[in-house]
Amino acid sequence: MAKLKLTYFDFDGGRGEPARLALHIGGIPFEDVRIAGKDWPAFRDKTPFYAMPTLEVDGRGVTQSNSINRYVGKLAGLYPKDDWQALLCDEIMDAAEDISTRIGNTINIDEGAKKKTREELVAGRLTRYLEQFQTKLKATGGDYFSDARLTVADLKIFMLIRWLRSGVLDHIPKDLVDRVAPLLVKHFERVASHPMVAEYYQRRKAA
Ligand SMILES: N[C@@H](CCC(=O)N[C@@H](CS)C(=O)NCC(=O)O)C(=O)O
Repeated sequence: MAKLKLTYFDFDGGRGEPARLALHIGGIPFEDVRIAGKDWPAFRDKTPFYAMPTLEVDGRGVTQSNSINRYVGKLAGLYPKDDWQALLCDEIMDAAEDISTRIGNTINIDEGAKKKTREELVAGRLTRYLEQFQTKLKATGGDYFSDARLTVADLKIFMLIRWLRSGVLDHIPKDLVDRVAPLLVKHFERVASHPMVAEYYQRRKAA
């Protein structure tokens, strides 16, 4: 098996976390490199696009979270083999990426602009995305986003919903998901209680 090195920030979330989780669930050994915020400026120039996550496969480096998710998803048995189901899985991951990027763009801006942009997101696009995720989840049976089983799309949405409900995003009510897309909360709980996911976070807490 190829030697894998996954590099991302030193916290249990964000764009790098679905791949960490997928590799863990699949029992795929990998080097889990975590970059502390203070070390990022020095490390930044070593990354191809000044961003993480990055993945090395036998020393060959690649970038882009969803590309990495697909690759590790295939290794871990968490990516559909059927083309249509794979398309559904990709759609969800890319839509989650779209809305996460819009929210992420509000992190390092001044307070006035942050409030205005986030309130606009809540009144418009963010709510729309959540409703659409819920509609798509219903359309695939209500439990998982594709292939009637856990895939990397579920892990990507799991991280997004955890972020939105965590309360760390000022001006985005932490009960927004519960109010506009309650099935996504049920989905979140389903993924959180997956034995390998629950075990992973127990272990991370103890570390
Ligand atoms: N399209 C890229 C975006 C990567 C990205 O923006 N990563 C963020 C962390 S989640 C980053 O490295 N930010 C640090 C910076 O921009 O200085 C992907 O999906 O991997």
